[in-house]
Amino acid sequence: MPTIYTNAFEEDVYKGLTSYPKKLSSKYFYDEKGDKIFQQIMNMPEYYLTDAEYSIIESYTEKIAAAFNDENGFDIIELGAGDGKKTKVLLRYLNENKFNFSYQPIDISKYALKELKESLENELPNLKVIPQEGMYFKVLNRLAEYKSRKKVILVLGSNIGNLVQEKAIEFLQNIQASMNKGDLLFMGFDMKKNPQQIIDAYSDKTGITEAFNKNLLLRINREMNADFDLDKFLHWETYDPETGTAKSYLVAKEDLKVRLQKIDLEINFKAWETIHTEISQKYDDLTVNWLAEQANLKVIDQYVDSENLFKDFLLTI
Ligand code: AVJ
Repeated sequence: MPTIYTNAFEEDVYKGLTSYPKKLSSKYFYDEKGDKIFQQIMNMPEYYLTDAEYSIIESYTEKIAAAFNDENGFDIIELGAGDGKKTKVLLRYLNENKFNFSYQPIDISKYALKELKESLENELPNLKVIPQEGMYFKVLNRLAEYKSRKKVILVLGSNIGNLVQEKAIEFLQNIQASMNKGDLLFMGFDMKKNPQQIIDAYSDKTGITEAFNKNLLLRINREMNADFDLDKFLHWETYDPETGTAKSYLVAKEDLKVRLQKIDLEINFKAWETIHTEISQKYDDLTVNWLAEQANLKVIDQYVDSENLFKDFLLTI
């Protein structure tokens, strides 16, 4: 019997749970509750990424600002702005030093955008903020037409890490296509490191990452009238130090039957069957340069934290 989906989430869940092996996309983690749990993740001591990138931006603010600057001013377009904690360091500096610029945060989460806008109105009242809600690709297409002054596209926090290689190249190609001569891309990449440190960051003992992963099942329960029993699944993380790919799974602890009434679906799990939910790719210099090349982008500079955990690359067309 064909199912009528009312949105992309339903269609993706249907397809993902009827495939073998089962999978769900991490892009659906970020509902209101998911955003909150991700905030908690960024505050965990094990999740080194946020602190490392924060320290990069803090240490090199002046240098980064000088690279962004242009005599006619510039527009900072941030993809996946989130709570803007790291970006604010830079925005505050640019604002205090009277740089001529605007800030255009883009996020798929309208909750995150609303909170960001409100906090910026309080903290940097005279900053020009133009928030845009939506999928990156659509917004980028719109930006391709925008040629009046220098664009600086920011993608912080290793957001590219959620994409498999082919999709990462597509993502970079899309960004490249929206850039004109002189425009810049400033992008964060989480680097290869001691595998144990990566495993710890994605499977903390306090269970915050587990709750983040399982929130996807809660969201399906709520939005599709389903009956996933969260206690019947365990959160499992793997990291392959050769490929640099960290992968998250939800693993069924016993035979299960789950009903998703809204999309008229009944799913069976065998004991120890998996749902793959997320990848978090780790990089090295060679791979970043290769990816850039695939998208006709050139690395012109890079900034790293004192422990060599994370890098922000500056790229141009
Ligand atoms: C938001 C994609 C950067 O993969 O590190 C954190 C999401 N998942 N803990 C990442 C995440 C589990 C995060 N990114």
